[in-house]
Amino acid sequence: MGKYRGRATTVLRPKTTQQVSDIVRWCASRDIPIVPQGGNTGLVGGSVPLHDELVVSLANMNTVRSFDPVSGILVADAGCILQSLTDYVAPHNHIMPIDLGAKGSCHIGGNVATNAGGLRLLRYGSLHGSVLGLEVVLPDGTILDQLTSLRKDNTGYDLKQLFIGAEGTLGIITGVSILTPPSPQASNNVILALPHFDNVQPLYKTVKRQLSEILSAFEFIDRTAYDLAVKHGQGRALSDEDVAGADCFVLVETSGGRREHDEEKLTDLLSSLLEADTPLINTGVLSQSPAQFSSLWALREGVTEAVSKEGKAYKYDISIPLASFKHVVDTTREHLRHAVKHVLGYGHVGDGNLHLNIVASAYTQEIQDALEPFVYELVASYRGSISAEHGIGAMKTHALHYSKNDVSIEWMKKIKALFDPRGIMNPGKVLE
Ligand code: FAD
Ligand code: S2G
Ligand code: ZN
Repeated sequence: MGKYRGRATTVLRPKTTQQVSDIVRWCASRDIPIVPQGGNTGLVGGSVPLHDELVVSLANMNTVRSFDPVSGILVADAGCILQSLTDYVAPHNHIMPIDLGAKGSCHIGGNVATNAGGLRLLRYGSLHGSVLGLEVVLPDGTILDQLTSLRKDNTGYDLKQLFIGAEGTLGIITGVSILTPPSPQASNNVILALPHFDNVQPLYKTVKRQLSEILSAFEFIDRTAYDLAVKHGQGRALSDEDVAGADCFVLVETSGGRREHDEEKLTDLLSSLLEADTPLINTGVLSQSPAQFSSLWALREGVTEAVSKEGKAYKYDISIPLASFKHVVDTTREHLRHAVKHVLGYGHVGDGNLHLNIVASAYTQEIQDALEPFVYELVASYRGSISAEHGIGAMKTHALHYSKNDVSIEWMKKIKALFDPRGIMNPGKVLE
């Protein structure tokens, strides 16, 4: 953790796809390794040079190429910042199908390269579905133009899928064609305080059934995550009465076509939850204003920042069965005993994605050795994934085998060798 610092001597910021192609062709002829860089918000060291690689930043390729307000299909340079694209499509009554706490800095090219998940995946699916086409400069400088804007195109192998989540190891994404959904007419959210984490599963079933098509997010933060978010000013604290006895919190967001209809569904849900014989929740706070809507989201989205302000973070972004979320957090806490300040869990319940964060006073080998391979073996025991959405980067190449068998890794290496025989594209990332 925190040990990746490159010694790159040069950063190039090309303005056009042709310039990217010329740079890559020049590097390929001289076996000069390249690190593609977007907004640098990645959390696994994927955009950091490991030695003296040339950094190719897409920051200067930040133009929207086209937007069709009827289909919602946006074609943009890879270096467009996610927030800028959100702002661009909003007046056309569309939203981006992806939203994450790093939206102010991350690029759409980086989002695609990392197959970022985020807060809207539950409702709008993964980028493997919403990305319609890509323009990629291959490791020999060839421009692969697959920048179609077709919803359906069943003509041969779907090559673009290889670059979604490849973390810059198969080529540099220079253009993205993506389907943006229409903006919901009304969004609302409610934070629910639960006495026991075990209630999250039955609650998720109930909420899905009762909210059905208007459910757009179902996120959880445990009590430690909540307390740290409040301590570090991320969102306004709930009342003492509302948090009394709460073991964890669930943030539910709705996005629908009519505010009255959605609010009726939400209030019916809250009443049914509170009036149940054995309530799954202690209480719920329904946002009453845009300010409160943002404040409730800040309690969830601000956990990352709160953790980094609290100390040195060891982050494990894992996919495991929802039923084992609490067991993994508690077992890790028990395993570390008092060597660290906090062990907390939060994340995307609907995606089965737990963010296990450990906060220490300092990064030490003792803590690292206590955590790995302990956490990875725990994840493997559930046949889970050691990286749900953040990718492998440089930090988890050694752990890939906990989630992918030898045959899978062998064929990944064959694909890498086919696209990048010289091994110049982001060496040392994803694959060892
Ligand atoms: P970078 O960090 O610059 O690069 C990431 C990787 O992609 C590197 O391997 C790099 O080489 C490669 N790359 C970048 N641009 C290109 C390109 N044009 N072509 C080819 N390869 C490229 N991630 C989630 O999935 N879900 C979340 O909810 C989430 N929340 C976050 C919240 C915060 C506060 C922070 C700091 C990060 C969060 N992240 C999350 C992680 C990170 O934001 C994502 O991985 C994001 O997609 C990275 O985009 P970027 O432009 O910053 O890419
Ligand atoms: C989230 C952010 C990154 C982290 O908040 O959903 O993906 O783990 C995370 O701090
Ligand atoms: Zn996340």
